[in-house]
Amino acid sequence: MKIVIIGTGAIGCLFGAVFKKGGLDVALLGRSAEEVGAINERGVIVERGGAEETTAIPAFLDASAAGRDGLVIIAVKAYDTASTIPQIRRMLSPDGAVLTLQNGLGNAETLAGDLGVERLLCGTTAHGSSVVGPGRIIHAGQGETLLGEMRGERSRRAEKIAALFSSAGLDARAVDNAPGYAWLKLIINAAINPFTAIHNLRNGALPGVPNICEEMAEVVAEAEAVARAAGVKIPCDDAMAKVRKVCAATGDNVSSMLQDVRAGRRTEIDYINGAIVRLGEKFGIPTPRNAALAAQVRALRSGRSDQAQ
Ligand code: KPL
Repeated sequence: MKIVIIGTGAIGCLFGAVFKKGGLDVALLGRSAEEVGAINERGVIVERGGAEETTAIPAFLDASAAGRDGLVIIAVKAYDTASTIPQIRRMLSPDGAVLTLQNGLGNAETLAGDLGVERLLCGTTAHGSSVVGPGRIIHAGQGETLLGEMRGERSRRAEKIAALFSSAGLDARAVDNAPGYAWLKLIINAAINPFTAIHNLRNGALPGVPNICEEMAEVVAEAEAVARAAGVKIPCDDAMAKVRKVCAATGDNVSSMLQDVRAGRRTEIDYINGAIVRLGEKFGIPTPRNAALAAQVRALRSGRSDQAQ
């Protein structure tokens, strides 16, 4: 199966490198000429545990040049999701599938609204990865990748894709209730990312900050109440324990939101805590902690570049 990954950021480069090294037919589609040029010139560079590994992967700026693909993986920021639709249309083979591996709420819905729900798979990944330059990343945390149909069932198609990913060395599994897992990832991002951005700390340093675990638990409880009201079944009995585990497993990682703040880029706050607040308003569920964090992150000065402790 031919795979194209839209997005040459932390997750796009990581998955591209793992797949290519594992023998899969994969290409990257980017929107920055600098990134695509660097990848075509000298490959994707992954730094891990002090060592560097370079993998040659074809990269394209133009979707028409990438050819027809059986699987298109979306690894762009949530606010760029809609802009990938014309590109997907140019690349997807008639029976092809689209897998979103993005953070935030509403990505699968945006894609399915145009491409059809039957095309859509939702996935989550717990890998911690940071961009350090064009086509150059640091892989700072291992984790599972879960995927399934947007409609909720664990299909043969999802199992085939998970098996393909596993054959390339990625820890991947097909699941029932993929939208529930996407919500669990949303809760994890809501409880970790804004705090890393506000305190300028790596994930692993968060639990050591006084009172922060109580605040994180409030974020989690509000989000769970909103999910219940929306009829979403979260596949986890203790989401706060999961948040602590992810902090530990990705301890050295600079979260995607802190990376964005440091680089002066727009953050995904409106698709994470902001989305929980909007949905809470719809269902009459109070979400004061999520609202306060969203306001604080929006107010952060851009261009922060100092090192996280
Ligand atoms: O998904 C992440 C992110 O940074 O967006 C976590 C899991 C928090 C890893 O940093």
